[in-house]
Amino acid sequence: MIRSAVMKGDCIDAARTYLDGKSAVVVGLGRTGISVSRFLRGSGARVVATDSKDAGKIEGADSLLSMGVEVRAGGHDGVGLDGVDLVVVSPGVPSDLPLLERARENGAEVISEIELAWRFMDAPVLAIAGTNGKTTATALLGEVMKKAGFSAFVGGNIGTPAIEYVEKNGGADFVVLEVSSFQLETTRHFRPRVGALLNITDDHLDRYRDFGHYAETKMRLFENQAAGDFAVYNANDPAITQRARLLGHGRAVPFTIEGRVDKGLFLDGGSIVFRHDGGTEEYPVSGVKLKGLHNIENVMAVIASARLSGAERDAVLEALSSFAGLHHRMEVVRETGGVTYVDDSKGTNVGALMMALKGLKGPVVLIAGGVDKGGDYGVLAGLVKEKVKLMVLIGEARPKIEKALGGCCRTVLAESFEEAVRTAHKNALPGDTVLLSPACSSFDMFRDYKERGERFRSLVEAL
Ligand code: UMA
Repeated sequence: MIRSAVMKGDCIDAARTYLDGKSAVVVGLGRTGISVSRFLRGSGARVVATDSKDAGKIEGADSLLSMGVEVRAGGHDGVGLDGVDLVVVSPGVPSDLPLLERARENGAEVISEIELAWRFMDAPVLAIAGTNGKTTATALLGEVMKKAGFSAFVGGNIGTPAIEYVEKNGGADFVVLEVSSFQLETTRHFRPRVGALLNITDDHLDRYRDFGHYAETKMRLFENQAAGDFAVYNANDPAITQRARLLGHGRAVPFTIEGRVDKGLFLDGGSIVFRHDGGTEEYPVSGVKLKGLHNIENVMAVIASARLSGAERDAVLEALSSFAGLHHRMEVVRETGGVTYVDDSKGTNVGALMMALKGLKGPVVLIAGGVDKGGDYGVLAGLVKEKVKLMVLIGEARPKIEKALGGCCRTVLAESFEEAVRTAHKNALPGDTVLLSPACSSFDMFRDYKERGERFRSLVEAL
C-alpha cells in the first residue's frame, strides 16, 4: 500500500480501511511494539505480538491481552506465519532475525514502525537523521515550527513512536521525526517531504556488517524522495558526499561549515548564509543559543528544513535565540570549586565524544565506557592527548578503550560509576572540566542513557 493523500484528521479511517481484517505480527514489545500492537488491533487487525523477554518483564503486555492481542513472550519460536500479511519490526530488532527471513519467504511484508505510521499520516513529514545531533535538531525544528505558528507533532527515535500520531488521528500541520538507521532498515515507501542528514560516523557497528552498510542504511532516508521533496545534507561529511548517488530525486540542499556552496547554507564571517531560489538570507551565529560548531551544522539543517516548509525567518531567529539544548547533551550540571561538571550521557559513540572534546578548552577529566558498539576509539588519540588529563573508564568497554587510548593520558579503571565520579572529582583542579561522555551505550550498568545521566547529576550534586 502506498500512501495517497490522507485528508487532515482522517488517519484512523485511512488505517482502518487498509488494516481491518488483516493478520499482523509485531516483533519486539518495548515502547514501539506496544504502541504498534495497540494501533493495529484498534484498526481491526488480528495481532500476534512477540518478544524475546519473558511476559512478566514486558510493561504493558496485560493491556494488549485485554484488547485481544495474542502475546508470545520468551522468544519468537512459536510464532506462526501462515496467512500473515504484515510484520512490524521494532527498531531494536535486527532486520535479519530468522523470524523475519521466514516471514519474507512466506510472502508477508516486513516493515518498520515509521513505515507503517507514514502510510496513514495526514501531514508532511520533516525527518532528521544522523549519527549525532539528530535529537537536538529534531527538538529544535519542532520549536521553530511551533514558533512559526504551525502545529507540529514531534516524535520518532526522540521518544514518542510515530504511530502514536496516527493513533490519535493526526491533525497537525507537520510531523517532525527523528529517524534512526534501525528504523530505516525496513522502510519501503517512507518519503519525507524534507529529509535532513546531519553526519555519519562510526556507531552501531555491532549491528551492521561494516561502516558502509551502516552509512547506506542512513542514506535510505532519501530513497523515495521525488520532485517537491528536499534532501538536506552535510556537504562537509565525506561519508555522505561519497554516497551522493543515494541522495534520491528530491531537490539537494547542501550545508557546510567549511567553504561555500552555490545553493544551500554556509558560514560567512559571523553569519550562517542560506542561498535559495527566493534569495539570500543571513542568520547571525551570535543569535544562536546552542554552542559549538557541530551545533551550527544542526542549526543549518534546521533552518533549511523550516524555511523550505514555509516557516518565516523571524520565527526561525526567535527559536534559535531561545533553544538551550537537551538534557544529557553537553549539559552543565554544576560548577563548584572552579570545576565544571558536564553531562553528555547521550554521547554513546566515538563521534559524539569527539564533538564533546572539540567543544571544550581543556583540561578535561573524562569519564567514558559502558557497552562497546564496535567503533574505533583510536581516532580520538590526538584530541585525548591534547585535552584530557585523566581518563576514568567504566563498564565492559574498559579494556578496549584502555588499549586504544591508555597511552595518550593517565588512565584509571573504576569498579563502579560512583567510584568513577569520586575519582574524577578528586583529580579535578580549578579550571578543569569533568566530562561524562561515555562513547558507549549504558546497558551494562543502567536502564538507558537518561538513568546514567541522572545518576551522574545526583552524584555530582552530592559532592
Ligand atoms: N527484542 C526482541 N527480539 C530481538 C531484539 C529485541 O523481542 O531480537 C525486544 C526486546 O526484548 C525489547 C524490545 O524488543 O523488549 C525493545 O525494542 P526497541 O529496542 O526497539 O525499544 P523501544 O522501546 O521500542 O524504543 C525504540 C528505540 N530504541 C532503539 O532504537 C534501540 C528508541 O530509541 C526510540 O525512542 C523508541 O523506539 C521510539 O521510537 C532509543 C535509541 O537508543 C533512544 N535509539 C538508537 C540511537 O539513538 O542511537 C537508535
